[in-house]
Order: sequence, then structure tokens, then C-alpha cells
Amino acid sequence: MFRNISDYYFLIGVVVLLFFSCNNVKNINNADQKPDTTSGTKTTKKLPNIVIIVADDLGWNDVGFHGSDIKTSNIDNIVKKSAEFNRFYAYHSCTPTRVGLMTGKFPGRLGLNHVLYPQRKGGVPESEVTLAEYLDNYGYNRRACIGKWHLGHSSIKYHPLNQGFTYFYGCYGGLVDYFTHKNANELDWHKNFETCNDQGYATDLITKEAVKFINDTEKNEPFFLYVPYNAPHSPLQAPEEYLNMYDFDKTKPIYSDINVLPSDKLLPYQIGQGNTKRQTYAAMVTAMDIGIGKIYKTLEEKKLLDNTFFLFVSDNGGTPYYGGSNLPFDGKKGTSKEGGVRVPAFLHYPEKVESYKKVESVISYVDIYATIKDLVSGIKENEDGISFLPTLNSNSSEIHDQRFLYISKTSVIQKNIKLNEGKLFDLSNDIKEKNNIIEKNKEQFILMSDTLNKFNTIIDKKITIDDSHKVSEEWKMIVE
Ligand SMILES: [Ca+2]
Repeated sequence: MFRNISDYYFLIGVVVLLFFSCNNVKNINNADQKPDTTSGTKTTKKLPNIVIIVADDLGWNDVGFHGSDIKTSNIDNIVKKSAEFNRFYAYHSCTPTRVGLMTGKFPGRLGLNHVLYPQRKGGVPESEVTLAEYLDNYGYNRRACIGKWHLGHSSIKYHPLNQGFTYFYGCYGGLVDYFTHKNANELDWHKNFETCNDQGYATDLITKEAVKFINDTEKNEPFFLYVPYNAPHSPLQAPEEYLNMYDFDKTKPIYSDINVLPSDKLLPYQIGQGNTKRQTYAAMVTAMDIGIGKIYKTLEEKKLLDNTFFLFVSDNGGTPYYGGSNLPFDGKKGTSKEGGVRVPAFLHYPEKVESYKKVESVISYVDIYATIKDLVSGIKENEDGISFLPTLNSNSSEIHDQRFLYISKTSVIQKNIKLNEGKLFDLSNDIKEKNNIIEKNKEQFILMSDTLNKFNTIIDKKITIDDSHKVSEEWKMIVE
């Protein structure tokens, strides 16, 4: 069949690749420039509020609207009035997806296709025009990041308030204790630049701050609210009120399913553990779902919902060891198989999405920046991303389906065809990526392999990972 895909698709592929290559040159040349607000059409139309909610390590099979056993009634109800993305791809781990979301670029371009662990130096360079900085130029005076930052903590220059946000609440690192708010033995909970001693379950605190931020909005004042929950990422911890929704039995041992594991794999956390890992994980997801419901309801009560771009997405697939499930896909967080990179996502935006719609086009985390750029300035492309607004009003988007979407160093996708680790798969009839179709599709394989190699040459910036950072007391960021 792929012999029939023919020169037309090949040409499209080359054109798309050239577009990315040329754009890369442009980006390097313009790296230090601020956004060009003069080229964007400043519209007299009322700007939409932008709310982006990111779940952390939430698997494909961990939301009710995908048929999960986990209770997510709030987001399930929102999805019924949204565009649901059936092919939304993230990077396979935390920091890189956030880099792509915040810069519109593949994280490898910035040498950031790795996770910023506590001891790791680096972050998004100051020269990047983050989404928050971009929106600053279009009249968004209030820009909050409430949740888990994970885009650099070794220097104050990486702080969210130095990357375009006007308000920050939450943690800098990626593995905070949900109750003590400690990570690497130090308190990692902050309000703007200051240490914050708020007590409570992290998910609930994040929700409360997000709701407060919306309630503090003056009428006709567009805002950007970025809510990267750290849930349901490990450590597995949930308050009893949420565990009880899953028949938590205090008289039974905690984590009874972990006893079969070697003792060196036991988790050090005790507070908030349920009877099983899956039960605890489910309670964490439900806590987040209830939080999202509160954020949504606040927008509704403030009569802001109609004019709000409300996007929900997970930053990568789930980790079965920590209770997540990516069924029916194979793979997990950290892999480029569908289970690691294809994530739950939807957009609620009554202005553009009048009723439920399932979007089948291939959409990516780097498209979020491009879409918001399109929304506020009419410019439809940004570095590696392509606006997905056109997909909301049509059954398919040729530009999304025909492009080669770079997934990772080992993987590239074009519509249903996926190259991963030297094998070729047709996702239209093989979602588990079991049947290598190279033999009958050698031309396609060569094309995809060449494309991946070109991407890796262009995008994968070689960097030396520096693990010499010592987390300071209360994660205070240093001035370099
Ligand atoms: Ca993650």
C-alpha cells in the first residue's frame, strides 16, 4: 500500500522537513530577539482567557472518558462539550514536554530532552520567548504558574517569575512529597520567590490557588493560567477522603501489592498510602479531577467560560509500577511506544468548539504554543508547532497528518505510520506496535529513517549533563 503513497506524500514530507530546517536557521538567528508584536495583528476582539491544565504521568487508561475504572466525572463531563484529541503526542518524560509547551520547540533544540532532577543544572535559556512572555506582549497582564515548574531550579534565571510569569505557587522540582512538600530532604513549596509553609495536600493547595487566581480576575482582563498539577506522579499519596472513594480499609496493610516486590524497591513514603498502589493512584487522580471541576466551575460562575481556551493534557504516559495504566497501548513513561507518548487531552473552548468532537489528526505538545499564537495574533506556526485551531472545524487536518512528527531520537510518526527503534508499524491496525511492516514497505521505511536522521541532526543538540548542583536550603535559587 505504501508504494501507492507515492511522490506526492514524499514531496509533502520533504517540504515539511525543509520548513522545519529553514525555521531552525531562523530560530538560531533570532534567538535573542523579543517577540515581534508589530507583525502580529493586534485584534480589537476580546482576547480569550487561557487555561492550560497539565496532569503528570497520567496514563491513557486513567481517565473515565477512555473507559478507565478511575473516577474522573468532572473531566468526563467537560469532555462531552469539548474537542477530544485522540492522537495527542507528548514527549515521554516530564521536563521535555514542559519545555515544548513553554517554548513551542522540540526540547532537544535546547539540549533539554532530559529530566531536571534535583542535582541537575540547567533550564530553559533566558533568550527563549516563553509562552508567558509572548502573551505579555498581547495584553495578558496576569500570568500565573500554579503547580510543578520543573523547568530549571539551579539558578534564579530559570525561575518562573524570570520566565514571563507574574505569579508562581507550587514546587520547583519533580518529586515532591504531597504532605510535607519536601523533595531531596528540603522544603520545595513556594509562593513567588519565597518559601511557603502552607499546610495540606499538594493537589488541593494547587486547586485552591488556581480558583483564587480566577476569582481575583477583574472583568475584561484576559489572563493566562498554567496549572501543572504534580498529580498523579509518585510518590503515591492521597488523603483518606479520596482513598475512601476506592474502599480504603485502614485495618488492612498499606500497599499490600508491593510486598511481592524486592525490599529495595519499597517506597520510602508512608503517609497517604492506600491498600494497593492502584487504589492510591486512583485516589490521586480523583483528587485532581475534583480540583479541575472546581476550576471549571469558578470560570462558569464568573461567566468567563465561553471566552476561555481550556486545555487539558498529560505530560507523558503512565508508569504501571506506580499505578498508572496505558492500556490498550504497550509502553510506558520513558519509552516512545504509544503508551509512553500518546496522552489524554481535550480542549474546551465554546467560541471554537460548539459541541463534542473527536479530533483524529496528529497533534503534538509543541503545537500548543503555535495554537495560542494563532489565537492572539493570527500567526499559525511557531518553530516546530502548527496551530490546531483549524482541526477543530474540519474532519481532518492535512498539514498535521502529512507532517513527520518527531517523537524522540528513535521515533517519528506520519499519520498512521510510525517508525520506532528501527521498526515500522501501521497504527491503524496495530496500536500495540507488534507487527514490523518493513519488508513490504521498504521505501517508506527508508523515507522515515532518513527523516528521523535529519531531525536528529537538526534538533538533537549535544549537551553535557551537569549533575553538580546541590539543592540549597528550602530550594532557594541562587543568583549566578
Ligand atoms: Ca510526567
